[in-house]
Amino acid sequence: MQLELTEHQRLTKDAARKFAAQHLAPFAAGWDKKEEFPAQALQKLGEAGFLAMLVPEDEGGTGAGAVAYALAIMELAEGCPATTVTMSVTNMVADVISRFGTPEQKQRYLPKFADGSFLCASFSLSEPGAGSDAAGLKARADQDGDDYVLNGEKAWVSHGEEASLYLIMAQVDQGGGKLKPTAFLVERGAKGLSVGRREEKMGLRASHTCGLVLDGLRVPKTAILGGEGNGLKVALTALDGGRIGVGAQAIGIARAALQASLKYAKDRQTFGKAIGEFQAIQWKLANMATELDAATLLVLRAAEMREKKQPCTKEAAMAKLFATDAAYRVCNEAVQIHGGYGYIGEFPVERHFRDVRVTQIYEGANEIQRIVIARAVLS
Ligand code: COS
Repeated sequence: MQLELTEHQRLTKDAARKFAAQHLAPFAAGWDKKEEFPAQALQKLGEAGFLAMLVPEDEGGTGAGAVAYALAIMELAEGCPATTVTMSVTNMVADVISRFGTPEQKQRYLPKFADGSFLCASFSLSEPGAGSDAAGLKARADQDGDDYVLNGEKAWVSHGEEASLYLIMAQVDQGGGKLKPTAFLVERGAKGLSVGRREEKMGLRASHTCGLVLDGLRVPKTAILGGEGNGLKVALTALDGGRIGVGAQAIGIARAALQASLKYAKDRQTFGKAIGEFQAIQWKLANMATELDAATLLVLRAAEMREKKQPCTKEAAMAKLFATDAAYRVCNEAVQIHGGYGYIGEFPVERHFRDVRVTQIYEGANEIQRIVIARAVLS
């Protein structure tokens, strides 16, 4: 068993760390406050190849692999997790185009993820009435000659306002009323696709989340990704990778909270000494550091399996479940260590606590991860 990073993985991690320090961390609080989408930083991320890390080089990507990708997300999320929401969803869409796309689809789209021509891509599975029940979609795609016409409403779409490309799941009637989710690639500006309400969120406020309205959205048959009726397979394959990314993101947020807590524990004086000299605080810091290391190992195990193309549905679910729950506990303790100062915007842990909360919810609520894990261990 080898726990060492390769040279390439170490270099990617270092590059991401530098990028975060220079282009993300100094601006993250301001973007959050103004709910400002970090478009320029994303443009730079794209030009540096961070949006096509899971696409092989011969398809126009950087071929960095899932481990380097997870390491990069951890570093970048320590600087600005809202930016990594867009980064991870965009990589996830590129990844499934690479896995399921026709040669024409790959040629048309994949190089644009790597050269900065695509700012970002959206993944649109959920609807106002269907999130955990991925097969229970209401949006319809009705065949009309060589085209499909999509109608319905989608929800919780990250950067739906800014995306250059959308992966949209809708039900196709395969005869006799048998509905099967199907994945469609839809380009920005398509007639019949409009952006719905932007949500007002607790955290990750620089990452805009909105609804999409599909109103007579006509797309050619060639827009289907992975074949008619295979949308659930496409979406759940994407989400296996997405869950590793969310685990990594949660770790990045919690590492920032731990760093802030370590600094505060050394600076803050009470009863004549730094609070870090009290065992009550030391035990919290020890637990936080230990949980984060355990979470990191689980995320990297799942990433390594994904990179080797081994089945990793259970391991990705475990990584997401443990990392996001641990990260929540770490951020919660960070607020506690800061006392009243943890509850106000002057110190960063207030933002980290708000940001981390959704990682237990999106890309499959942690209750869903437990279902996935339980099915695997029982089978
Ligand atoms: N990768 C690829 N395919 C998968 C898969 C995976 N990880 N998991 C399941 N599938 C396939 C199955 O093989 C099955 O295919 P067929 O219909 O061809 O047999 C299909 O998907 C349905 O699988 P299953 O019967 O297990 O689905 P269930 O309805 O029982 O539900 C859960 C499975 C609940 C686990 C699934 O719906 C899920 O993960 N839901 C959460 C979705 C989610 O993350 N939503 C958030 C949206 S993104 S913000």
